[in-house]
Amino acid sequence: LADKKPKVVFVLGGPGSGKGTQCANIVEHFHYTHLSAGDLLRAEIKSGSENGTMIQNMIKEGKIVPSEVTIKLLQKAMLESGNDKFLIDGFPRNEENRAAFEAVTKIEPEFVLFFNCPEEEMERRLLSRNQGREDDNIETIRKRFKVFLESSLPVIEYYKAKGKVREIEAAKPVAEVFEAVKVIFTPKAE
Ligand code: UP5
Ligand code: MG
Repeated sequence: LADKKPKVVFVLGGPGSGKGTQCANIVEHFHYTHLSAGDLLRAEIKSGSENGTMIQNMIKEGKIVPSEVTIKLLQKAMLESGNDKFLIDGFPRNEENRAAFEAVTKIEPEFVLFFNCPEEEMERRLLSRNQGREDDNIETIRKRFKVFLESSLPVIEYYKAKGKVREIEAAKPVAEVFEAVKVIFTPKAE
């Protein structure tokens, strides 16, 4: 992977901020492969892997799965995609995730797309999603919010200090949010 120098965009934001929804839109318009760390972990549970029970318990508690597990899944998906442009959605979620990904892959993100959304709006969305996610109940949602504030926001601050964060106001209708996203992905004429 290191010699192919893949382009990576980290897509971050709180639970329910619209990361997955907007990544699907980005894939339709730009040539990226969408890799949701959460989706990869949920697929790992379903596959009956030896880590499945551990992952399931962590997700139910809103906790962050050890980096090595998530990074292995991301690396495998990157290789299998055959693409060299990736939206990595919902990762890195803490400082350890960030440092480990950089150390293992030698990849630095091109930029970080940050969906900024008030908690009340994210809570409303998650409680009405109805896709059977085991973490979409109010108890787990509160834990996810707490982990986001304590562990994930500092990662966004880290990249902000490096001038790499592109922030989007996410509490608008999907199409309006995507208009703002498009501006960021559209190459600027010099
Ligand atoms: N919706 C979306 N956009 C909307 C809009 N503009 N207006 C109105 N409604 C909108 O959207 C959520 C819901 O809102 C949907 O019903 C959608 O239609 C609607 P979605 O696009 O799914 O938001 P997203 O930000 O992707 O929300 P998600 O719940 O997936 O975010 P999380 O970050 O909580 O979930 P993730 O899957 O990334 O992680 C889940 C768990 O896995 C974590 O809590 C953690 O335990 C574990 N995990 C790790 O341990 N490590 C990792 O690296 C990644 C995950
Ligand atoms: Mg998601």
